[in-house]
This record gives sequence, C-alpha cells and structure tokens, in this order.
Amino acid sequence: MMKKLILSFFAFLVSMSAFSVLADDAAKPLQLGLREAATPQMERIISFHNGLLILITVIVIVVTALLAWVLIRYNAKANPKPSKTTHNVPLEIIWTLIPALIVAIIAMPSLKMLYYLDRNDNIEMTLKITGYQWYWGYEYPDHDGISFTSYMIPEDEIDESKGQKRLLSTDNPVVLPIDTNIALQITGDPTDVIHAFTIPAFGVKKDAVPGRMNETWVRIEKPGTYFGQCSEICGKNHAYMPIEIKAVTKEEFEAWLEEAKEEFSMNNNETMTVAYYEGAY
Ligand SMILES: [Cu+2]
Repeated sequence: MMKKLILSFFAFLVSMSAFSVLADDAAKPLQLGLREAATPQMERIISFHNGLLILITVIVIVVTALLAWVLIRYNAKANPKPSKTTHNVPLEIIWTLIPALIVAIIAMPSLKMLYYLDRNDNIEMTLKITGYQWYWGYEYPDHDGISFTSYMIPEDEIDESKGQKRLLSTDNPVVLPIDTNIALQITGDPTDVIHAFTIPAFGVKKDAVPGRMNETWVRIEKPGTYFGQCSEICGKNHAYMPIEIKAVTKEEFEAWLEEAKEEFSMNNNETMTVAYYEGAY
C-alpha cells in the first residue's frame, strides 16, 4: 500500500515535470507559483517574483522572531518592571533607513522591467486589439487589414476532441507567429466600457480603454495555444469574453494569412458590423 502510494507520487512528479514541445497553457493540479512562461516578458516577471519571494520570506522570519522575542522576554511575568525609555535616535534612524533602502533596491529592477515591457524598437508586426461588450475584435494592420471578432464558444458546442476548453475557446482564435517581436495595441470601442486584455503565459495585462490606446509587445517562444480572459469587471458577460491565441511557426503563419485574407479581409467583413455570435448568450 505504502509502496504504491510512493510510486504514484513519483509518477505524479514525473508527469508534472515532463517536457512538452507544445505548450499546454493550463493550471496544473496542485500547482504553486505562476504558470509556465511563453515569452521573455513572463520569464522576467517570474524571476522578479522569485527574487521578491526570498526577500519577503527573510522579512517575515525576522519580524516573527522579533515579535516572539518581545512576547517571551518582555511579558508582564518575565519582565515585571518595564523600562520607561521612550526615544532612541539611532534605533529610529535605522528602522526608517532599512525599509527605505529595501524599497529603493526593489524599485531599480522594477523600473527596468517596466521599460522593457513598454516597448521594443525592433517591432516586426502589429496586432490591434479592441474590447467590446462582450467579445474581442482583432486587426492585423500589417497584413492587408485582416480583421475579425472573437466570441466564446458556448458550453454545449465545446468539442473536447479538438482540445477546446469550456469558457476559454473562441470561434476565431488569434493566430500569431513565434520568434517575432509583436506590438500589441490595445483599445476599447469608444461607445463601450473598460476591458482588460490578459494573457498570463505572455505576462500581458493591459486595460482596453475606450478612445485610448495602450501598447505593449511580446515575443512568443513556443508554439501552442494560449488562453486569457478579460480582467476588468465590464458587465454581465465579463466572464464570457475569453482570449485564445494560437502561436505557430512563421511558415504556418504565412499559410494562415492566405486563408485569413479570403475569410476576414476588410472589404468582405461582416463580422465587425454584425457582431453577434448566434447562441453565445
Ligand atoms: Cu471585458
């Protein structure tokens, strides 16, 4: 019995760490920490997070030890005659300076990363993303104005044999090439409310604000399907406007472009005007 348990535990560990060529962008059972990175952006966020985790752990241990020391050494029983000291200038300077120094140390890599996530001077293509109540619109301004809308597939139409996921798969997934610097221009429909475009595996979370444009960039390193959801409480169907991104090789992307030009070109675009997916609600 015990042996079986131990064996299955190790099998579980092996399956958790198994290397896969295709990224499987989903939470794992008993997962701790952030999800697997698909971009250098997310890799940096994870290592920054891990660094902070060490710092936080040290601070928690020191403060807990100080508290325990005070509770044990200076309680009414152990220390019946308390000291009447009120001020201690060197101590006050130290307990102000040390936390300020810690914050300054965190600020440096933090600012550096904010600038890194903000823009890249060698952008190879642009994806424009518009938030609507309650779906996403995508445009490829560098590729003959391909544009389409993307709706969640309703639960009763989900086909698990195709790898579709409840509440996450969409009728028109975004297709993007790997190893390409992609600018993301994120906005909201001017008559609409604020949404937020979020892809955890990419390290992207940006508000889609009506009439304004937020910009960031990604470089996807691994082919696969990545999911995200609107992260701004935007109304009744906030939970039903997922983001699905298929990252493919550059050759596959070129092939997809040919198909997409037929299907989604601006002159043959009904989807942007009649933006209603039958059966979605
Ligand atoms: Cu939304």
